[in-house]
Amino acid sequence: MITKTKKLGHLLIAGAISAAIMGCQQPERQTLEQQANEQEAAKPQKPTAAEAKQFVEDAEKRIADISEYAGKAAWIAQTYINVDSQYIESMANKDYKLLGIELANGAAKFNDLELPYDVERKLKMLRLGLTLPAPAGQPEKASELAKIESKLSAMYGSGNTPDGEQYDLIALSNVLVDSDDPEAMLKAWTDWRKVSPQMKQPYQRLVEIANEGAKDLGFADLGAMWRSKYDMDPDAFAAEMDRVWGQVKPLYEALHCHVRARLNEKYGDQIVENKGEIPAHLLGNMWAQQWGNIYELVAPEGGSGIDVTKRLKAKSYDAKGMVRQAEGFFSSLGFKPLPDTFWERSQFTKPRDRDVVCHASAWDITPEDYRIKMCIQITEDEFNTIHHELGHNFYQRAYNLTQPVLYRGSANDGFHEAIGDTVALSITPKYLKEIGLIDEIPDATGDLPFLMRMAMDKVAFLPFGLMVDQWRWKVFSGELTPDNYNQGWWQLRQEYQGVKAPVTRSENDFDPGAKYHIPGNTPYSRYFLAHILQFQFHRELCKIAGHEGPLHRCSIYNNKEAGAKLKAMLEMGQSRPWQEALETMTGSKQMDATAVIDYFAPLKQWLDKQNEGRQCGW
Ligand code: X8Z
Ligand code: ZN
Repeated sequence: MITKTKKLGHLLIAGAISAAIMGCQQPERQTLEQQANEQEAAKPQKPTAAEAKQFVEDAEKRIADISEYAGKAAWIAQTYINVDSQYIESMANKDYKLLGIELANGAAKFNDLELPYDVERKLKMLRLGLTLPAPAGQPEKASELAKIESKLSAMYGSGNTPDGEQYDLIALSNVLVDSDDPEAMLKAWTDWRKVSPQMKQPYQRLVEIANEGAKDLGFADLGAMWRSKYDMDPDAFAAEMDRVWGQVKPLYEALHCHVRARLNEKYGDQIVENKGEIPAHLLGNMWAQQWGNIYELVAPEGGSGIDVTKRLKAKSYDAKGMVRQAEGFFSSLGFKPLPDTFWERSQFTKPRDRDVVCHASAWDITPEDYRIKMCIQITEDEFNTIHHELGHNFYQRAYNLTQPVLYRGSANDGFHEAIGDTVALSITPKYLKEIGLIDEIPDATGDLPFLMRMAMDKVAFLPFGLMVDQWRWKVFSGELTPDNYNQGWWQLRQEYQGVKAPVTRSENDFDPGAKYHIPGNTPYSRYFLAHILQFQFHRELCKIAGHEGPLHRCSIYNNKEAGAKLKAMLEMGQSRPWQEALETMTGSKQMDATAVIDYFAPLKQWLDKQNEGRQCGW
């Protein structure tokens, strides 16, 4: 419809001009009234509210039409990495991008109109729709950008280097989990970072084009566009993240202090000193983002923890069995089971004979077609990730079946990331007993070990969740340039996380590219938000479930009332600002990290005691 309006405008102007050139009318013989009429007709028509409504309806149809095609192309590209699948994906992505750009620019034409709430909000969704926009009217740049995206994703997924080496992220990660030999860990850590230097140049070009696209849409740069997706002023959003970080920082610092002390005891001053940043290869995770895998090293003495990995293996769970178990949790809350096609089309395990992107994701190809793509290993981490991914699928289905196309999204992207994790917070010892994974619930002495294990993942993650986009925002704004990409990355790692590179790095390295979401171009602030929101949701759902006692012992398993409350929020999709979605769920419009503080209160007390006399900080 907008194309038609635009064309109509051009036609009117062209008509008036050609009449004047041809001289078929003598201006001096026109009456004033005639002149005024002609001038009015020559003006481009101001768009109307009715046209805006029609525009939105057409946009929804066109998006729905192209989504299945683009979704399937992307699925193939990630589950069969080869030149052909990359080609097909980039073509589909280019078409999608061109449509997105056309619609975003078209939507901007209705900017100054007084419009009904839903039309206005949907126009906003269109303006903000793309993650990586290309500049308007330059299809060759949209095509170039789409090709770079596919290439980066394939580089990461395959682990191939330009010299014909191939590195296996899962195998290298397992070294960090299983080994306590600093040499071996260092090798695994540096090996994985041999895959990413080749990404630097294409990444730089991607930033250039997408920045141009964002500016074209009226944003200062791509970072400003990303920060505009939160129903509030973009600067206020950045400030809000900082405020919430301030609430949890003391807890992180206490954890950091204790973990560093234990690492120092184990490895000695040569490897990790009892001051300053922790070398990033010792924390049991390729990016030092979650530390649960070195839990044994920091475990409080006296209490008994539960080794879920061991229990899953002892009970002979396989990948599908773990997914079934997680689906069962959602069913217990009153959600309908997933369709048969979910079981037929998902990728649960790593194929032996081809390259795939193993990084876990959840897909809604159509409102009937849901899938996850994982390379599941039988571990506690993966059991949690399965809940995380199913949270996406159940959210997608809730809004896909109730909302129009442009409202099919989460209240904000942090909500999407929080749902499965919220459910996984209910994997308590009591729950594990209910599903037969353990035989006895540990007594209260088990609380500290449980909380410590949780904190090693959830609290340790917070500064990482914040710094990834701090880096990208600086890259997009030009504050960081290609000659200090890597240095800028490590500066933020040091500042926020208090971790450092275990060996000297240079600008020939591109360590940000070793983290999926950089070549994958997935914004990362969402995970920081999710790590706060999930505790807020958990606290509220536990209240509804009538839970009494400490928050970390609450499980909402089988509680239909809590399930109904959750479902009501999921079904809102992105039809209302996230603050309202949060209010429906929690009664408050504000993000609030006191839920994190409440949850970990007993652990914080214990950590403070352990840290007495230690020199904390870095
Ligand atoms: O990427 C993910 C999910 C898919 S949305 C597996 N997460 C972040 C990461 O792995 O870096 C979940 C936690 C943070
Ligand atoms: Zn996710």
